[in-house]
Amino acid sequence: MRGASLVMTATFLSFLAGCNKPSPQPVQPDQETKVVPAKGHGQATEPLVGPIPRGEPVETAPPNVPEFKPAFPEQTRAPGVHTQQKFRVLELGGPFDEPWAVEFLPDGRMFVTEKHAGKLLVITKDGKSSAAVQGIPSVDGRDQGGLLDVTLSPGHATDKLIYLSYYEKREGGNGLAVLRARFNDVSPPRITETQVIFRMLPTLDSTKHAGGRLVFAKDGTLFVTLGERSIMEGRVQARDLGSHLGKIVRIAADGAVPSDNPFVGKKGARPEIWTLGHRNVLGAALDAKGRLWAIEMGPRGGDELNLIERGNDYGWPTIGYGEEYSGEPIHESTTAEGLQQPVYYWDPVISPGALMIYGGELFPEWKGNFFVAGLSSQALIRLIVEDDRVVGEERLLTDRAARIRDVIEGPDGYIYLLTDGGEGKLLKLAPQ
Ligand SMILES: [Ca+2]
Repeated sequence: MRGASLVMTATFLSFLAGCNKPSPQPVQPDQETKVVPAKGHGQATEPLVGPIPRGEPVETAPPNVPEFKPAFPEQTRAPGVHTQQKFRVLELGGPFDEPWAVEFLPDGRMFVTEKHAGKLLVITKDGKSSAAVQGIPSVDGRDQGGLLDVTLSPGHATDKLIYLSYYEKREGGNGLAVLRARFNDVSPPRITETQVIFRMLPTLDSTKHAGGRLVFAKDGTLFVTLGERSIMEGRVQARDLGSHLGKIVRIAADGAVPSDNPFVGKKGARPEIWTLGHRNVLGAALDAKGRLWAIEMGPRGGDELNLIERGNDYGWPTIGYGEEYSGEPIHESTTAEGLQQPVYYWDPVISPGALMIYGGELFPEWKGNFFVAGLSSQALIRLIVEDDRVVGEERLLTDRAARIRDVIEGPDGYIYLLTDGGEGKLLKLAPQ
């Protein structure tokens, strides 16, 4: 699961997705579910025998920043692995207009957000019809902005609350906001009692890097991942405790500040901050121990996987493994005292859009594996993690040549994906 109750980008590639599309067409009720055989590089079409072979890294392109070396073996380019799990890919729904997140309702229907249009759709179990939820606030839907994540309250069965993250239009620019609202499951569905429970500050005028992933911890608090807005004015605030930019924050379900947050009472610090020094965190998930992991969009050559622990500084922009897309250097060094090393990094980048840690039973070989939605890499990336180190990497679905925007584990143990863009699809992975 992405979180206790539920779970982003090559900067320049996002330009490609920057234009608004015409209104999306609803999924046609008569659309047949297509079964697409799983094939292509890195995917088993026949069961393999014996131990999982671990071989050369799946990445074969040269690094963008060859002078930067990993801090420990297998911090990058872990041995390539080849799953023995046969699976098929079902196309459940779509097309969606720039979908960003999918989440399950308790009865098996799904929410899907459409980023630029700022729409929240309810999708039936078979993915074949949709209804737009009324009452969604206006969003700043340019570029990387718009309506992003949706998640359910841990007590949703009784309180019917949902949480949305979005780029909020403000005087002087915009910023990420988190909305709590009651979901009214009527026709047409709508939200009421809306309340903004968190605003990323300060407001800047940028259409990028605002994070947006929402993950409820097992203690009922809510993690909100943020970003540093891409522009230099924001980047320099990523390690500044007086700013939310470049942080992961932790708030109570009503937006209050938990008294055990690490910087509560520290002069000049924003008390919602949980960790600092992030560039743009679009994906986060809890592991089986309830620990938070996050994937971070790096610059050219610097995407990261981090284990997120209370009060830590993850170093952006002081340290890292990448460089500017212009080729200019950003970091003098990859390491510094007191700054956390990524558990894993990618050079060249994969552009991670979402993270899911598989906890289900349907794919026994994959239990505990990390799945990363790859945008520019056009792959679902599977990581084998042992003792908090990546010991194997595989790229799945590469034959589809689709940017993967979101990945979640359904309550039924199947894996659900959204592909990116103006004709995004909802996919379901099933064991074969
Ligand atoms: Ca870092």
